[in-house]
Amino acid sequence: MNQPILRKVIFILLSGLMFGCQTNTMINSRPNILFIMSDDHAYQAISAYGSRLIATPNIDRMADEGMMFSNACVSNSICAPSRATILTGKHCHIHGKIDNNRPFDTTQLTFPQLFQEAGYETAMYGKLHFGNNPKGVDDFMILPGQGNYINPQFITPGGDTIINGYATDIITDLTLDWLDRKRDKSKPFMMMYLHKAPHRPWWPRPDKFKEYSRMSFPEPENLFDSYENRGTAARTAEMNILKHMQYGHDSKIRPETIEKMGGVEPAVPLYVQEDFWGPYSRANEEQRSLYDPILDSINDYFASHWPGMSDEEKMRWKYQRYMQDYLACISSLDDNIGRVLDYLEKSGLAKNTIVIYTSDQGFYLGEHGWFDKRFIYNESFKTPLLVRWPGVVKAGSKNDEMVQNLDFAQTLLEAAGISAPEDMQGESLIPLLKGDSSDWTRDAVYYHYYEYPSIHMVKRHYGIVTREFKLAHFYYDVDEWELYDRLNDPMEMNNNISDPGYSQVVDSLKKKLLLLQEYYKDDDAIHMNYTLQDLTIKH
Ligand code: SGN
Ligand code: CA
Repeated sequence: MNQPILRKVIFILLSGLMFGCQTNTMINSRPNILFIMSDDHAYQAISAYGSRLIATPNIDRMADEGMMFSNACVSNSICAPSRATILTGKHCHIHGKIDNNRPFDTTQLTFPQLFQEAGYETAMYGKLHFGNNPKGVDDFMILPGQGNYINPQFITPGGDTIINGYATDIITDLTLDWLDRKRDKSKPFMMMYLHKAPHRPWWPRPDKFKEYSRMSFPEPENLFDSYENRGTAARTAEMNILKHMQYGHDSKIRPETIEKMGGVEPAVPLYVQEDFWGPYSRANEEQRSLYDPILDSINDYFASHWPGMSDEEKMRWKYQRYMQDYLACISSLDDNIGRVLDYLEKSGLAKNTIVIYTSDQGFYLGEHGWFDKRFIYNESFKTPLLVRWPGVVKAGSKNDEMVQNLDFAQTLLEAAGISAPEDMQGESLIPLLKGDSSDWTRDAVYYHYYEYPSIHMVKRHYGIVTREFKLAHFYYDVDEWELYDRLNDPMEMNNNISDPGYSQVVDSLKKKLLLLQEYYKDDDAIHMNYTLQDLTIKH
């Protein structure tokens, strides 16, 4: 081909490409949404939030390039209820999913349905926790219930399938494949990319297991909390690392090791049905050969040291094992989020895609001596929230307003120009994201936890949280109020409810709490009808 003809061909090809791009941009002028949520990711394990434990460079990119909320919280710190609140934009007493056990009422309107109706291409990949046929998504690949880390099973529109590998990597591969190949590119998308990690029992990928099992981590100041100056609920909860974390299930001591040692306390309680063997037995021979040398060294150390350990040393050892595995799971999570952010950049999607990172709730990483969540206390009440939206959200911005998972549905709908139903109970965060807090009037949030008696035995409670104070009422088999001074006692070590110096604060917060209950229509009916039989052991 001679030079002028070649130039002409290149010109025609390039203009075709440019025209194609323009049409695509025009069609996609509504923003895409990538909603990333993990399961039990404590803000204390994100470096952007000042973690002392781990660097999360990829999640931090979202803080550098978007907005970080430092006071985001949930309305009920447990998985399925939080997810139902996110999907419906309603408190648990309204959508009815107050615990992990009861079924989700599928007549509830969820925000993906509204996106789908408005012409968005929608998908949900990863952990939902309830149901097997989520509404409003054009495609889904979800884990049944809690799902598994090793060679996980997925529920898909075409039936169930098992995929070999590690859940965090697989959920990401599937998400990337959907973004790159499966979706209808003529439409904007709303993708829910939902990790199982770092949910208990913490099984890292073998290479991360090896790396992190050699590391040691700083302890929180209140690891040895004696629960003095607190209520009955804190003393009776079953989530203390020394007393309730399991050697087999959590610390990865093999049943044979424990048997050879003639048994170790605490023994496996009834509700821990899988023990060590459940997750490990999913690994194939090749995977086991990678896990085994690390397990051997943990087990050898345990067998020779545990008999001589004091309770204090046992607590310390269990805390380290916990952090090694939990943080190894976070490391995979962060790497995989990095892969997705890279893909968005490379594909050119980043500039018109809102990326949200959050968790279904926070988690205790040894604070108060605990693991798990459920309580209105900070580590489980708060949740990470980062939003990147190029051209709208200022890079590196921070917001400390009291925002809640209740707000996500309305925020995303407004971002996409879809009107939210009147009966959603949150507030759109769009003004905050645009850097304008002037009309934001919320100064208190409402919280209500129900799942008791059940695993971890955290008593039922509801409460109000302002920037300065937290007032909670524990009920059902106790009748106790607690008040925390958030500014002077950020670690929540002193219940000030009986301190006369706080009596005016208590009076005014109790009044405000009643107003919030009225505003959100929590008339007690749901917990009055909530019986023991509703609670089975399996989650
Ligand atoms: C499982 C865990 C619990 C956890 C619940 C709820 N035990 O039962 O520690 O509190 O899930 O978690 S385990 O046997 O799986 O390790 S939630 O995130 O789904 O609410
Ligand atoms: Ca969870």
